[in-house]
Amino acid sequence: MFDKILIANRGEIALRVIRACREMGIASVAVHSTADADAMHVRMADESICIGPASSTDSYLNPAAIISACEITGAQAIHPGYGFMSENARFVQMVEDHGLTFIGPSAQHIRVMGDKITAKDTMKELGVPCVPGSEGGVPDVEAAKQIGRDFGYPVIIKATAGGGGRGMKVANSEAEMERAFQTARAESKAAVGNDEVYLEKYLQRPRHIEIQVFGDGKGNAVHLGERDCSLQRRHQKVFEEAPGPCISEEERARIGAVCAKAVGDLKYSGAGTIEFLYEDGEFYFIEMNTRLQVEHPVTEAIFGVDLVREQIRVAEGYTLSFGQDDLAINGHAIEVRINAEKVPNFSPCPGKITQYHAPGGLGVRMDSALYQGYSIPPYYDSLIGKLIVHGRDRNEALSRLNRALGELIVDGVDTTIPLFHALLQEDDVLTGDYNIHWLEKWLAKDPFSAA
Ligand code: MV4
Repeated sequence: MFDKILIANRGEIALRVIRACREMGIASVAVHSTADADAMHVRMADESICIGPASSTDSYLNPAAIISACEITGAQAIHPGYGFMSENARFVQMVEDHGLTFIGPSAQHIRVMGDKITAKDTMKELGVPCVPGSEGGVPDVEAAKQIGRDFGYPVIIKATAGGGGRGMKVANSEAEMERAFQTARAESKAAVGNDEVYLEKYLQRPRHIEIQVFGDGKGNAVHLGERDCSLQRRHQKVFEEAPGPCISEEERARIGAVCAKAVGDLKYSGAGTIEFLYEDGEFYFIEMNTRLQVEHPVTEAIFGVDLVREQIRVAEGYTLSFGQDDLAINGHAIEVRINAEKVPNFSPCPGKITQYHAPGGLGVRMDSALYQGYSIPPYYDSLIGKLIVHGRDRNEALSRLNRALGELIVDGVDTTIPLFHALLQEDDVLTGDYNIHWLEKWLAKDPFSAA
């Protein structure tokens, strides 16, 4: 059992973890950069320690500083949140070598899923449906062209070490292959120092459906349904919901059971997300994220579980506190990401918050580290809050979202709040009729020019 946990993160997710610790009677340690001395996570934690200068490379991404902070404060475990150190296998190994516990999967599981080819091979072997494509890496353009002929165009070229859409290129015909292949390679080399690529059949209008899974590292595992995160801009999600508006109970049970079995067979430990593209009633595995995700609260809302509490329990060596039969969906939840960004360009907008008022009432959760007078530093990502609403059904969740957005006040900086007011006027959003391209197509119509 842990007495004290160090949270290697900042912002709303640090608060999220501190809250779980407090409910469990576990002391919390915040780490912060010099730029974050006044941040809410520092105020809310039981203790705090400065781990370096403003630049994340030297603070939130500095393994030695984080591990030293554990030694100094006597924290026994590290919760990484999302981003930063959450999917860094070398860091996890280092944490374990220092006799500390990483609250998350093993270094080996992170490594396997971090390499997209190994991840796909592993999932395929475990019976998870995958996008048809190359067997492993594709060495050269000639091999790529052969695969194009075998599967038919369009195909997509992806970086093995990619993620977030980096080094991804579509080829619509053999004529486009040479250029697409070389560009994908070069971008991947530049971004991650690895130029291995693989090929898949390109799905033209899928939805992004991800399954929440949870394992206890002993072979027990469950799924907690899906989230539809299709509304994205440049691979940044903006609106997420659970359950998926187009997924039936039967489909959920079927793909959920496949995912839970895979995670159990892997003896995976902790929270994970298995990402799929969903088109014409079929699921196609693309990637697995070995962390707690930004959008986890929509799953918490409809299942009534505390995923962070469960992460901590599993890291302590307990088995899961629920089985598949204990899990049932109640209603519908939607999350919108409030970013300090100016629409329509989404340019970052750091600065001082002159007024802040969080919405409340039945079915409303606002996860944010903002407070009146706080200055959003320019060094980190622009997420400043997540508004999560829960209703008995999708329409109630949408009405509640509209009502809560009306109560929310964030003054002093530009935010994505106007984007959500506008989206709630769109029939396709109201009916759930969207795919991964909907938002970018809608933004291209310049919906804010009149406003
Ligand atoms: C795809 C695809 C179509 N076909 N793979 C984008 C990021 C990475 N996680 C996977 N991505 C995609 N893979 C095949 N075979 C389309 C995308 C994609 C996408 C996926 C999810 C959400 C938004 C997206 C936006 C553009 C492209």
